[in-house]
Amino acid sequence: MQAYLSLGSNMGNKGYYLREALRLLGENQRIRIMAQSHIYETKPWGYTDQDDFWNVAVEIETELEPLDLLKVCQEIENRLQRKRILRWGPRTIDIDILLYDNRVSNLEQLRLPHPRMEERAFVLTPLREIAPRLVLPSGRSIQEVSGEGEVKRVD
Ligand code: X6L
Ligand code: MG
Ligand code: MG
Repeated sequence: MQAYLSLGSNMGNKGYYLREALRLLGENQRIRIMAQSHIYETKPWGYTDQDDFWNVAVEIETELEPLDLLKVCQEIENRLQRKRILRWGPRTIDIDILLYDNRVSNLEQLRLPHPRMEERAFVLTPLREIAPRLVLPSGRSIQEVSGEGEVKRVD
């Protein structure tokens, strides 16, 4: 199945954590990375008194069911020293499932599509780069929606 993920880092060597997370995702026998965006430097959302983020989007093909994919993402977060101190606080790596086919999930652990993806430039700008023809869950084209927040390419 096809899925889109958003990765973010705003602690330590952000480029290292993003690259390691992508490497570990790609090493999983049940995940294939089909497309990867450039890295974007973005202003923090939620808890704004923290360092800028680096964000990336990837398209994957996977045989894993959504909750198994989530588990793989969380294992990679744990392996890369993610500590949950503040809810929206600094993190070495965050891996979010944005879309999984056209699946809808309202489980507490996993909302699909990702409920706030259309509001944020840090999600939409990298995603638009790899999926320019994507129709968002709202029914709008990704070309029509910019989202809020400052975003600039760093690589
Ligand atoms: C009011 C209250 C409005 C809270 C927005 C937005 C909370 C986004 C959390 C919010 C609110 C989030 C990243 C980030 C986070 C990231 C950038 C979150 C979770 N993750 N900022 N903030 N990139 N730029 O990956 O997305 S915390
Ligand atoms: Mg997130
Ligand atoms: Mg997350």
